[in-house]
Amino acid sequence: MPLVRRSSRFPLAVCVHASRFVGAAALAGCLALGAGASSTSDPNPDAPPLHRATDRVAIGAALSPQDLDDPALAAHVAKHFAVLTPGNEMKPDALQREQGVFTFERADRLVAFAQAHGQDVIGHTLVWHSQAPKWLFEDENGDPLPRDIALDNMREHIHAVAGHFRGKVKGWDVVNEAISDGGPYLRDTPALRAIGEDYVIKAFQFAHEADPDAELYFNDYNIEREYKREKALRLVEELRDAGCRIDAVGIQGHWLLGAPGLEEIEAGVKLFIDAGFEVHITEMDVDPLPRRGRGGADVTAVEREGLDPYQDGLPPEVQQQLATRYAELFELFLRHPQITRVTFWGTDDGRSWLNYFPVRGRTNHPLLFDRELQPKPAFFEVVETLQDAR
Ligand code: 9MR
Repeated sequence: MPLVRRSSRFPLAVCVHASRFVGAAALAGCLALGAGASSTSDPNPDAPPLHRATDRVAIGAALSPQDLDDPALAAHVAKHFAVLTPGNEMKPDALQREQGVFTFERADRLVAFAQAHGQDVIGHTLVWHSQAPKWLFEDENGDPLPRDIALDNMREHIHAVAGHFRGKVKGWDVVNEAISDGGPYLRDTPALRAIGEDYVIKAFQFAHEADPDAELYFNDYNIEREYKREKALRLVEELRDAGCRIDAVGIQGHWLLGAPGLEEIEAGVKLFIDAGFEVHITEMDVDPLPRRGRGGADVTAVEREGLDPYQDGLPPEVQQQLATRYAELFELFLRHPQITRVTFWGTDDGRSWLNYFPVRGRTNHPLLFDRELQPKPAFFEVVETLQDAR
């Protein structure tokens, strides 16, 4: 196992802002951060601003706008991240739970924060089988709607949402998680059943109509893995062949401490790059907790035994393993200039979805900042890896 390098140098004064992805927004962010930092004290003054450690990739995080009520968290987000993704607030059930009734307030709040701090926003997500109201693609009996009605519903949703955020969102995860894990190609979803396989192409077309300047992404998990990547490549190539705008393939990057192997991840990344696609790592975290037994809400105390071993914090050796894993993953990313964004799925360990998945109520430690917003060894490893690649 490679040694974790000792992190020694972190130039605080340098404001790197030349990222092609972030462009002028990052420069504005550097300026806006100064203003923000003066009103709220920096919760982690020993940590250099993460996103400024590199001009190679845009560094982002997912968050909920209500988290910004906490001034320390708001200062943390303004300091470290150049790109923000709302974790839940732009999903179909958050924006149009009831047909024709749009609820943009929470998402608007995140956009306003990002604008005030010179950050880009990624829209997540226009079409997904989860966190979406049933009326979009199903009738009252749960049967698929006729294709033309389902297409109208999807068009109206995408036009309204991408139209509302036109000029405010850098790019959209147009369709999320469309690839089947077990089946031959696409996941069996309400959209697929009502519209057919071309629902993905239609969604990209509608998104482009609504916001011609927005970047458009296809986003999914495990599509770097051997069992799934050829199906994902087929989909993005079909989109491109159909003349759709597609700016990047979003690999979510929900990884474990021990798996998948770096070789498998890199082979997956290269498959998309070699086919001419840019790649974003869109939901990164590294789960150090054991994954065995059944997950979900009904898990019993017995089943949970041994599954929540780090309630008092990560032991030093696991902390080091996490740091090494993060360093190796970022070294991998930096070998490929076509990887232009890395977004963490959460701002700190306390706000990670992995405290609830696959077992509810565990104490997880998958990100670069701990529950007190303090940088972990993994943070310093990532900063040093980014700086070394400048
Ligand atoms: O982070 C999101 C969490 O708060 C929600 O409870 C969950 C519900 O499905 O969705 C999480 O985000 C998911 C993302 O939208 C798509 N990829 C997987 C993410 C983690 O579940």
